[in-house]
Amino acid sequence: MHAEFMAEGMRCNQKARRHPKTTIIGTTAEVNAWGSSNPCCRRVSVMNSANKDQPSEKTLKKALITGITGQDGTYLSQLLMDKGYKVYGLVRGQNNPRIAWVQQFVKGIEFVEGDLLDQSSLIAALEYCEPDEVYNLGAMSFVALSFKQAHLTGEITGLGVVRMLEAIRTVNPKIRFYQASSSEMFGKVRETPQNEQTPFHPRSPYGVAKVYGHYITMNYRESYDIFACSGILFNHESPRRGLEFVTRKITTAVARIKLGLESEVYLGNLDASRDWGYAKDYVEAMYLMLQQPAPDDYVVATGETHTVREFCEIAFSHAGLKWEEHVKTDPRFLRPAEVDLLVGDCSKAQKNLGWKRSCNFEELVTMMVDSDIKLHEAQLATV
Ligand code: NAP
Ligand code: G4F
Repeated sequence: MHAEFMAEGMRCNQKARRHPKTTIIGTTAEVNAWGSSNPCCRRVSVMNSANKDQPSEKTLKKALITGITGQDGTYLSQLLMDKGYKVYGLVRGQNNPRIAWVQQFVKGIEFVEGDLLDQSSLIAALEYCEPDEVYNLGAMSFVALSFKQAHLTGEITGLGVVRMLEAIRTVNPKIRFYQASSSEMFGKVRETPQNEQTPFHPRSPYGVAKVYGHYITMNYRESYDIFACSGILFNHESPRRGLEFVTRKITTAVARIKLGLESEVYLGNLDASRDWGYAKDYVEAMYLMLQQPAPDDYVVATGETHTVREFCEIAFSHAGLKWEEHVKTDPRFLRPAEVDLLVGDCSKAQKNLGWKRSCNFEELVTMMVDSDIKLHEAQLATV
């Protein structure tokens, strides 16, 4: 089985409930013990395989990540733990099944309850975690769904940002803040490639909400001197990408077709062009932004663009298949307004952050195909 999908060891809850509004969910596969974290549990220093050689808890940097159960949350939490951070992950709902998914990849995260829709839960989470840094990755992030749930998208992806910034201003304005801005804000692009100065023209309720999040982050930096940065990240993918996004939809279909489970896949606009990078590289840029002497905004991208069709060509041919024989189009997957082409200019991030990518387009596509084939083979072996 691909290492990405190997379940890791389990850990026990390390911190007792301290704030009445914050339920600590545990660092472990105590998934079935949710909401029953032992309030009498003694607070112990954080010792696990990821950070056992690090300084004592007193000197550990602490980070709170919203969107911990998403693709980027898993990569960022591992990166921070490898650097010796104590990592807290905000999770919503009373029995979020994604916790178990995260624990396949990362151990040692302490989960705390909270929701970007609920101001008081964010304040409680900050009071409990006392983080040095907050990474706001939580969002309704699927563009297609944002057309169907525009109001909710605005509440979570847009107003969720100001709720977290207000919580920071209230609890501790020294907390450093990262906002997950998006190339989707460029939308109907005014210039190519897009950089930090390129005007925004969002084409979806998601893009509009991200523009709000971007400007409110800038506004809190300018108004209250909060160390707040936005990373304008272009599309980034991995074997952990959600199945609803086109890259993972394609690589999953390749695996299933290769193994004889399906024969075709239905897609929307094959001509859309995206600047696709590897998520593991992109979370490094998030971390670097918060380590700079001054807050700023950065484009993170590869500088290359490829169509959905090209993605299909490479993915299917890597598995020895002809994409034209299996890919069909279906108008159900077209959007009311499309972003035709994105390609980013990340020279500022390269120069100021020393950031660079490790993985090219073809390596990314083939990594995702290989991972999905292994995943499906492993699943078939268990039935
Ligand atoms: P993702 O896999 O879709 O994860 C989204 C996360 O947001 C999930 O953990 C989800 O939690 C959480 N969330 C949703 N609603 C929430 C709420 N009301 N309160 C708290 N958390 C909530 O996204 P991703 O690909 O990791 O992206 C991370 C961030 O970067 C997102 O903000 C996205 O918009 C932005 N971004 C992504 C890309 C990209 O290409 N991946 C590019 C630019 C910007 P549940 O498990 O509870 O649903
Ligand atoms: O994979 P997608 O759904 O990603 P999209 O819309 O570019 O958004 C992603 O990247 C943004 C950064 O620019 C993030 F902010 C956002 O959160 C998300 O992570 O679609 C990519 C392209 C689109 O042009 C879409 O129309 O693929 C096209 N496409 C064609 N057929 C399809 C399909 N997209 C999906 N999801 N499913 C299809 O069948």
